[in-house]
Parts: sequence; structure tokens; C-alpha cells
Amino acid sequence: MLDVLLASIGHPSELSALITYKFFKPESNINRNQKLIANNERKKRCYDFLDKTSRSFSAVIQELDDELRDAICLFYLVLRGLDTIEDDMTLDLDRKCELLRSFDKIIFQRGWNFKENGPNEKDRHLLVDFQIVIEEFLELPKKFQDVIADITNQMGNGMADYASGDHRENTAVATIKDFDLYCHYVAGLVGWGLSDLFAASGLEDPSIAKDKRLSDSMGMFLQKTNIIRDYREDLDDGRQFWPKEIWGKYTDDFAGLVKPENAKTAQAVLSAMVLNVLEHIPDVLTYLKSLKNQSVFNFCAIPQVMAIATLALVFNNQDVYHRNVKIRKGTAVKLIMASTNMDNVVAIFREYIHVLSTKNDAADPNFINISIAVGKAEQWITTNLPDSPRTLAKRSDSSSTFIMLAVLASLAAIILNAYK
Ligand code: IN0
Repeated sequence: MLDVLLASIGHPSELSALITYKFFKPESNINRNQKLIANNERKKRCYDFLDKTSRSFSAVIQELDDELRDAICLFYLVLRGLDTIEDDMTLDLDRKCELLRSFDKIIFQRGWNFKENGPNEKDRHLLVDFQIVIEEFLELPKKFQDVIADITNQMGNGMADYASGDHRENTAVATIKDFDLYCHYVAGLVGWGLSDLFAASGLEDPSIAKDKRLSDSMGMFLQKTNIIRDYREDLDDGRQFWPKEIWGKYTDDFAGLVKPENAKTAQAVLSAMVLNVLEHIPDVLTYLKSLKNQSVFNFCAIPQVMAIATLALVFNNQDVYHRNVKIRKGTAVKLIMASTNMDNVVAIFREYIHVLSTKNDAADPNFINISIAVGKAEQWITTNLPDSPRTLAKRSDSSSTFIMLAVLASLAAIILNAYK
């Protein structure tokens, strides 16, 4: 906790968010839901899997209204299962493709599990006990099973096409079209499936599932940002997702971007990648604006604001070539707490679009195109969301003084404790 507070020491709004989150969090659905889940051992195991794969995202799923919570938990776990097969470089390619292409049938086979993943695969345990996920999946209403199976079928086949090299040169992505298609399979389809689940639950209007382009963009924006952030980790694991059509304009040595002598080239490649992501912003905001249910809104908005913050952080940041760059915990908590309404979400997007424009470097070959893209995003917001605020509303003076006192008291308590 001390390191997290210290990392945000120059950012009072983050300190206050961290303290509010830790000590003054209102009694949320989570406690109530945990009691409900605890009564059913198998369901509890599913939520435990969810906690293990992603603690913060698990909390967001558990805040969803009753009509959707289990369906989305199981959709997430089924997709994680599929991903754990796709990700495993130790699996024989034919075996991998056979599993990927039949996964939509596997989820209906009681008792099925899988122990052939390599020992280092991080979600290996999920597939080892996958019969538990299948049993809970089979408890879902048929309307949800149908959506999950349909998306699993499309995603599994898309992943198998990729793994077997239909859209790749060796193990690298060649064109921007291939890059978009890959991101569509692994993330755009998630947007399609989620929109179908929202509509089927009755919590959202059926029209949410009609505009496939908007729901696709929701996934594309997240996945492309992850792919930029994960350059180094993927490279070290022998994977390459940045399309050659982008980086090949500046270099013929993708792995060489990590070398200090190539820093200028590396900067140009990075800005070209960021430029490619910015085009999805109008679709993301249009989709979020159309949501009606509060819990669905929070669930959708949180990953998107994290993504725009990550995009601003990675832009023009050479650290991307050396390690996994992450937003501060304090920033994340502040963003999560603010992502409850469209005004705040637009204000957050505006702030980070502004950060991008201040980090734009006139010596970069993409300087003009980034300026245009940033200008377009701002223009789109002022035209389509004219009443939205420019910045996040600040706390009132008295409550911020109180919170700063709480921050100081917490720091003092932590330090005293350390010296006891
Ligand atoms: C997700 C998405 C997700 C959430 C809400 C609405 C969405 C609409 C369209 C597409 C995806 C949507 O969110 C998660 C967020 C997440 O897992 N965050 C990680 C942090 C991180 O950096 O990975 C965390 O630990 O909190 C997401 O990234 N994906 C995802 C997967 C399944 C479902 Cl059901 C929803 C993964 C991906 C590949 C981007 C779609």
C-alpha cells in the first residue's frame, strides 16, 4: 500500500481516490453477491477462476445486475479457455487447430477437461478443471448458451486460420487488414457477443446488438492498445502482432527496435501504431452513449477509460520497448471511480486526447497525422457530444481537505507500523 501511495504522491486526486476506495467504499453489490455465490460450491469455483485470471475485472463483472452476471462470467471463462489453447506455443499445431475449431461443441460436453497445456501456461488450471465451467455453462438459459456458442465458433475458427498461417508470414502479421482481422477475431467478436448478451438479458435495448461496427470497435480499441503495450512481452515469447505494413515503412528489423541506436525509428513506429488506434474513438463513445443500464455502462466504460489512459502513457514512450508499461494503481482507481456516467467518461477521453497532443513531437514523421487524428477526435466530441465537460469535476474544497488529512493519517499509520 505504501508504494502505491508514494507512486501517486504528486497527484492529490489519485491519493484521494485511493483512500476513498480503501476506507470509504460504499457497501456495494459485491458483498451481497458473494453470499449468493458462496451457497453454490460449483458457481463459487467459477468466480474463483475469474478472480484468479483477473482480480480487478472480476470485481467489475460481479457488480453486474443479476440478469447478466453469471452469463458474462461464463462467457469470460469460456473465452479464457479458448485463449489458453491459442496462446500455448508448446501444443502441436494440428492438435491446437482441432481444439480451437471444436471448442463451441466442447462447451456442451459434460466432464471435458484438458491437461495437455505446457506447465508455464498461466491459466492452465482453468482447463484442467474445465468440467466445472461446462456444468455451470449448461445451467445458463438457452438464449445465453446460444450467443456464447456462436461467438466461440467464430472465434475458434478465426484463431485456427491464424495459427495455421492463412493470414501470416511465418509468425508475424503482415498487412493492416490482417491486423484488423486478427483483432476482430480475438476482441471485436467479444464486443458482438457481449452486445447480444446485453440485448438477450433485456437490460439493454435490442438495437445495441444491431450495429456490429460499433461493438467491434469496442474490442478493437482495447486489443490494439494491449498489443502496443505488450510489444516487449510478446517479442520475448516469440510473438509478433504489430503489422509489417506499419513498422516495415521505417525498418526491416522488428526486434531491433529495442536497440538504443534505433530510438528515432522506434519512436516513429510507435506513433504510427498509436495513430492506427485513434480512429476507433468515435465508435467507442457512440456505443457507450447508447447504453441504458448503469451496471452495463460501468462494465463497458471501465476498460475503455483504462485503454485511453494506457494509450496516452505508451505514446512516445521508449519504455514500451523494454518493459510492460502500466498506469499507476492510483490512476486506475481514480478512473474506475469516475467511470459511472457519460460526462465523466467523455471528460477523461478529452483529458487523455489532450495528453496525446502535448506529447506529439514535431520531429516525428507521424506528427501531422497524429495532430489531424487528435483534432478529428476532439472535433467529433464537440459536434456529437456538445454538452460534455472538458475536465473531470473536482471535489468540493471541504471534502478534498478531509481526504488529504485522511491520506496523511494513513501514511503516518503505515510508516509508524513499519518502524514498530
Ligand atoms: C473483455 C473486455 C470488455 C469489457 C467490457 C465491454 C467490452 C466490449 C467489447 C469488447 C470487450 C469488452 O474487457 C476486458 C478488460 C480486462 O480484462 N482487463 C484486464 C487488464 C488487462 O490489461 O488485461 C484486467 O485484469 O482487469 C478485456 O481486456 N477483455 C475482455 C475479455 C472478455 C470479456 Cl467478456 C470482456 C479482453 C479483450 C481481448 C480485449 C476482448
